[in-house]
Amino acid sequence: NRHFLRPGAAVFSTYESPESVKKWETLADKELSRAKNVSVDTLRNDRITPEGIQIQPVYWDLNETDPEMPGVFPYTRGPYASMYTHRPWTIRQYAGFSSAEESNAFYRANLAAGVQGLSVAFDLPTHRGYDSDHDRVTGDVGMAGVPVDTLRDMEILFDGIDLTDVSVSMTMNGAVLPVMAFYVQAALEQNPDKDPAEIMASLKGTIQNDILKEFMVRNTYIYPPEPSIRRIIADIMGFTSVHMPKFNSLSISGYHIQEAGADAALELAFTIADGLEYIRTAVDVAGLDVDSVAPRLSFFWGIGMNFYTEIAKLRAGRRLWATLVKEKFQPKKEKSLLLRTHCQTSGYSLTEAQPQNNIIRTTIEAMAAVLGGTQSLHTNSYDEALALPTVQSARVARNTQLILQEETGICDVADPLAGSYFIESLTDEIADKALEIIQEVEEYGGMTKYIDSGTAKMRVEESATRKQGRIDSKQETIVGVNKYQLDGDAAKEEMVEVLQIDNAKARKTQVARMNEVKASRDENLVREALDKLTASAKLTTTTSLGDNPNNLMKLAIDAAAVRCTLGEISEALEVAWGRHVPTSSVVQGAYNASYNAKGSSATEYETVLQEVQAFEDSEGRRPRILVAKIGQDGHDRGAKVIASGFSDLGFDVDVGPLFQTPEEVAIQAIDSDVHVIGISSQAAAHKTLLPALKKELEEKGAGSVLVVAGGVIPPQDYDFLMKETQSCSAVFGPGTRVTDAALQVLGLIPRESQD
Ligand code: DCA
Repeated sequence: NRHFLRPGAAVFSTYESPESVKKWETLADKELSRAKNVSVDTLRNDRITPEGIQIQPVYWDLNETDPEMPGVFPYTRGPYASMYTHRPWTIRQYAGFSSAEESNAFYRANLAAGVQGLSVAFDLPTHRGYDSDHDRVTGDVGMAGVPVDTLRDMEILFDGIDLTDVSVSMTMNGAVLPVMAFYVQAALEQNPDKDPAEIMASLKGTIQNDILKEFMVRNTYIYPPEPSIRRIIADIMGFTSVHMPKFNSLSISGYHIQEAGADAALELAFTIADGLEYIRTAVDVAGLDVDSVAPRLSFFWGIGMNFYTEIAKLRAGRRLWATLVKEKFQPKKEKSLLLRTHCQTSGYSLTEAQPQNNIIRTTIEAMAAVLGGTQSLHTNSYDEALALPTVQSARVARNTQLILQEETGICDVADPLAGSYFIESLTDEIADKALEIIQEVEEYGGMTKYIDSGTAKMRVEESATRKQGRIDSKQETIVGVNKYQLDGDAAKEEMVEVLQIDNAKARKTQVARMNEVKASRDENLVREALDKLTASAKLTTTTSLGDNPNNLMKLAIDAAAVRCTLGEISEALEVAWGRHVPTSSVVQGAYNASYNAKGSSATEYETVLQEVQAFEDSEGRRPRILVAKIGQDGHDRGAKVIASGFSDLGFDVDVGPLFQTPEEVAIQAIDSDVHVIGISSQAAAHKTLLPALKKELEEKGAGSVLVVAGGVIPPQDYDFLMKETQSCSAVFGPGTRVTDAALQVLGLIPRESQD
């Protein structure tokens, strides 16, 4: 008994539009009138399929007295009334290569080929506030993104790209002040003849600036939580709300929470709770008005393979955000309630085995993102489980979006799945589940306290470990990984070319350029700018209001102008606040519980337990592993899952701190007398750091300690690591079952009893 809006349908002649429909029509007309000659009526009448069917810009149930409409509170159906019918989502591909020049060439080529917004990936030293010459970053420069040490790098990055015209997103959280400062200063120096205030006001884009999730999952923080939130984020929100009103000051990110293993409800809940915490900081700590901040908060979701759930998550997210912000902060502007979001297809869902399958996974995830109503989208390249994308794989990724936008008709209708019994129910249920978790966090006193308690991290890690258990026990299928695997020649045929980066060369070039900048600057001005930053960092009063002379963003721009480096600016603040030292723990029992869930075959699990017991019987102690991360790579889901899984399987497990040097890992391994070191590498530094670890072990007389590696390591590098440099004895790629890895490791440990 449902009717939908069909001109000419009998019911329509007597139909009186309810308020929400009238509101939609006014809003949609306003949005559409921005484009020449387009109105709701044009859309209604002009779009006819080859079958002669008129396609409407939106559909709803004519029996409802107040149907939910896109662009109308609570925005379940989309933040804009006309959605993609007038302006599709922004194709925004996240990328950064090992130098500013290469990255610039990529951005320019992409803009010419249909990409509509830029998204910069920085390398890990930049994220962590180290210049490229720092001794903790030998393996990381230029490996996972573009290195930026000085304003000069930023100028090269955007050479020939008008920053007042193109919207730029920058994924930066730790070193957010120097990076924002370089970006603003680069825009000012691109336009030396124009009024600086006008230039700043015209800048459009997004800075990620979401430090809460860094402490929870991603780990690219620099300072402790308190100054990171109450000073850095508050000052950036204050500064941008006055001087850069078109710039989104935060991209509140669920993506990394999902990538760390959280399910959709957990990702949704923690992200919305993070957002509420940021508004509270702006209002209560920085003294800002909710309506000056909330309209420029944006979101960022991960989109995995649970097609319907992901669509429902996006719809539920908008509804939850609008309802909660309205209830808690009573904004006056409607725009303060809109959840606008970027999405990225899931990196976690990509497999090393049969990488071409990843094109299909990414397409399905991209469809979920757009059917859920995203504003901006990154589609992953199919080779990302192996290495950084090549030019060819990046092109396929971009074309996936162009095909969706221009070949499928997907953009013709706003929120096309609304009214589906299933999608509407799932939206309600995901929203309910997330709300329960949000309420728990709020009762705890907000997300900062909840993260501090360690509960947030633990819940994500538990969820990740349970997922691994389901995959290893084949309760969840991954084609080519735990079902339909290829072997022998067929597997070799599927090998793809990957991008190789010369780390030593990237670092040398980078350091030379930085030294040139340093040689040409006025050191007195540099010292003065850095001292002002330190002095402001030591203040206990707020400096957030946009015109405060001690606002950290303002002082960072002054420092960028006199050519201070990223490392210097970061250190000037570190002097006052120190560096954050993370703690680490291992989830117990979750792998066991989910592997051995009802209905699964537990034989392999038991085999490993028996082998571990046999090891203990013969060696007098259980096998002991140090799970470690070297370099500035903070992605620790793999390491945590291995640690939890091995622990449940009977190993003694030590977890090393993040960000270690090869020497520090060797010392910990020797001190703890482990049989094996498991290195998890996700950021391409393995070819520098694994040989360095082996050297350290040998120099310290511990050459017999077994080293194994896992993570994102291209098969092309296996021989280099295992044969040429003999720096490890086994490599476990993405998709390796924990039980298989444990058995192999047990087999490789030299037995003292057999000496
Ligand atoms: N009708 C009329 N106007 C529209 C419509 C429509 N259907 N759709 C978009 N617009 C307007 C918007 O209002 C906006 O203008 P405004 O800034 O003056 O309000 C403009 O077009 C751009 O649209 P928007 O939806 O803001 O899309 P983006 O500029 O691509 O921003 C957003 C998306 C999620 C808000 C942003 O934070 C972003 O780009 N994030 C990316 C983060 C990222 O790349 N992370 C990497 C990991």
